[in-house]
Amino acid sequence: MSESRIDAVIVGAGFAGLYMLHRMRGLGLSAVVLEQGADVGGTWYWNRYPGARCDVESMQYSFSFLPELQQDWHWSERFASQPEILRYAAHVADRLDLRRDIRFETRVTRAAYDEATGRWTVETDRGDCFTARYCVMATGCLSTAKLPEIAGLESFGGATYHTGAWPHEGVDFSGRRVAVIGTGSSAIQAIPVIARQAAHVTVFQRTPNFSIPSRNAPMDDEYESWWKSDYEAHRAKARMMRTGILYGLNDKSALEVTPEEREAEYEARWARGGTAFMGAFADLITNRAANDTAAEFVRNKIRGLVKDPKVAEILAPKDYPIGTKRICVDIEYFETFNRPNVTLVDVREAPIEAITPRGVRTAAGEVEVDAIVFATGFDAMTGALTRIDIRGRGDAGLAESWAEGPRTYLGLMAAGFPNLFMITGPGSPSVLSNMIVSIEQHVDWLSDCLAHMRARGFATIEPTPEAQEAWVAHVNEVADRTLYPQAASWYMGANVPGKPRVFMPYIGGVGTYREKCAEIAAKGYEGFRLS
Ligand code: FAD
Ligand code: N01
Repeated sequence: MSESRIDAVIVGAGFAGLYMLHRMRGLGLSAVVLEQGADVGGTWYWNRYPGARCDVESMQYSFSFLPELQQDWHWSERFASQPEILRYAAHVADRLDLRRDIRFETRVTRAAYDEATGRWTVETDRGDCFTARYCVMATGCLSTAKLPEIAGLESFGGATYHTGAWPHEGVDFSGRRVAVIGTGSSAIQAIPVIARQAAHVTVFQRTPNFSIPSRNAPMDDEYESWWKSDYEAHRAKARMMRTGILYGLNDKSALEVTPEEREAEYEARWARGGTAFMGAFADLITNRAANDTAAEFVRNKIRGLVKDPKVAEILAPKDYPIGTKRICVDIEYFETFNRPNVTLVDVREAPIEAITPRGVRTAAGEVEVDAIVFATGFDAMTGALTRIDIRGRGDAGLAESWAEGPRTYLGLMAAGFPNLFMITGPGSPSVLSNMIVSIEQHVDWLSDCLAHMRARGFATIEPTPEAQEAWVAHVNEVADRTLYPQAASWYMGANVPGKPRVFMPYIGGVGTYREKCAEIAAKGYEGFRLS
């Protein structure tokens, strides 16, 4: 086993790992990034399924830390496609000469803290071993693809794909009968594109989703110029928004306006497209009656778009508030069910019993297919972390200490794991935000923290158990003030059998969270023990 001593190990070469490496170098620290994929990009390296694209506008889903980069880079569409975002990640890596410190095709299997030396030993599946003072988990919230637990999975005679681990060479579905299992964001993007190519597509839906048309279009020159004319000021505003995205939030209640005004607001946002739909009124995620007005508006749109009324009703979500499972953004998703080569199977009516050598068998019979696409999501937020054998003080395991749900202070660190940092960890706004904004905030906070420690001669930092418990309680309390816990979503761990039902991200808002983190740092890292 080869051993290297460095200042910091960073796990993951997505946007978080790339920016962290850049900042480590800026601090004069030696750092290595370990990445299981063969290149940079993280999410955008793995999720190459047809139709994959961003639902935060490209002018905002990009790094802000390099003023020249944000001026030079031209996004070709309002919402960038996966290949374009991947090119962007590669460009950042090249421009900052990051690759020389990244080890690709290297999966971290174990990270253990040695209390005597105050160092982390990080082991990989290649047999390498790194010892470092700091260990940064930039492992991603949606990086552990989850296959469904359906009997007979391995017996299928055709090809299978997971959206989150798509073949690099692409897949030609021409002339093939395809099953798509799942109707989350990935499926909603992929189904219309696959349906245009395949002989037949059968969609297996367990829970219908609310989806808003994206109205994607080529980049508007004027809009791009507006952003670039004062990028820094626009970014500064976005950083203080609830979601880290600059868009119009209405501060009125949906219940204080007339039905006509309400309808007009929803219509305008539906016409403009994208997730800003949920900003139509201030109380959509806190008041069920307000939420119902938005949900019914979208259900009526679905009824208008889908010709067969029975299919429309199956596609129209009715048993959870809109926005409490991640709102989807689509290009002609509902219209796709008007095609003669697309069939919808309601898995609630006819549960999937097994995958067979020829296809998918439900309670209503067998559907024969040539290929199955699993758009079944991820072991989100905790999956990438708990799959690494992380050992802190006293050899305590992180996965074991999170058996009842993740426990962190600020989503940045966990008590008992000194100098182990998480970028967009559970307990931070993470997946409820423009994630590049949240990544930059965490990396900046951590870089300042490391500089502070060096200036004052501290070797370790670790949250106190009391501060962590108070933060966990706060995260839950804020979530309970919203409608979010009412949905069986992956935010709650509900998509993974046996995973504890805990609302994992912090929903207090990106701006509020940023202020809290800054205040804690200003008070000498309150709630942390420095030694
Ligand atoms: P990732 O990009 O997930 O990178 C983590 C990296 O860590 C991966 O490359 C992984 O291989 C590596 N890794 C994990 N474990 C190990 C290990 N043990 N050893 C070695 N390497 C490891 N967010 C938005 O804000 N807006 C969007 O529109 C949006 N769209 C999305 C679309 C899809 C299809 C998905 C899946 C996610 C989307 N997200 C979106 C969330 C997206 O994950 C983030 O925006 C962002 O890309 C996360 O960057 P990251 O570096 O934190 O994590
Ligand atoms: O995964 P999901 P995803 N039998 O978990 C179903 C981001 N993202 O990859 O809801 C039958 O949302 C499951 O059903 P149910 C975004 O944050 C963004 O689509 O659990 N069905 C569900 O329908 C997103 O939220 C974009 O009842 C089964 C689906 O599979 C996150 O990534 C694009 C099943 C999984 O949906 C994850 O999205 C893509 C089973 N056994 C992703 N198991 C943008 O547009 C699971 N399902 C920006």
